[in-house]
Amino acid sequence: MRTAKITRKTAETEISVEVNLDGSGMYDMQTGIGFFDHMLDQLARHSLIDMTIRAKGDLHIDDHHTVEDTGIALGQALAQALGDKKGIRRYGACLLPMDDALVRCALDLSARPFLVWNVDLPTAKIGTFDTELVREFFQALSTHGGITLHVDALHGFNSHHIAEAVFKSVARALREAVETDPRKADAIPSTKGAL
Ligand SMILES: [Mn+2]
Repeated sequence: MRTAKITRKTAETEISVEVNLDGSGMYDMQTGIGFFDHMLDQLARHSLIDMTIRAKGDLHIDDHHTVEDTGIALGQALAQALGDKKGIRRYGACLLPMDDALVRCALDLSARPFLVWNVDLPTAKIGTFDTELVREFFQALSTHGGITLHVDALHGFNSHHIAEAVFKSVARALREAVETDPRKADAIPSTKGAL
């Protein structure tokens, strides 16, 4: 079973993440941050990875620690569920439109964390959510999931649409990358023999 459960506790946050890579996109998110839950719902729904996330963070300060640490725990859960990565497609890409927004994601489950981020969110806030936290989340996911992650927002003027298109685009690319390739289901997809 390609599943994992991670719990992570610090002085700032307490987080639990459960994932099933071979799920159907079921989700149950409770982070205390409405907009972030809405984005995490998109990530699960469009990756077809089942995700249950509980986060209790120091929201009386701001949302930063909770968002970043959720990215860390989700990255760790994905890496653990992927195991030795035998049989996976490894690469995924998606060009995703949402109204005015057009976002391109390309990723490699390489175990070589690298984030290339060309996403301009034109407002500082979406509701009460700091838009700069979108990057913080994906930086943490990339680092702790071992993901080479390229995200480019090619068009868009509405911050909610751009952010949502980013999450959906990454989700779609993840769906492709974690899937088993039936032509090579028994092999690790690298000439090195390891990922
Ligand atoms: Mn929305």
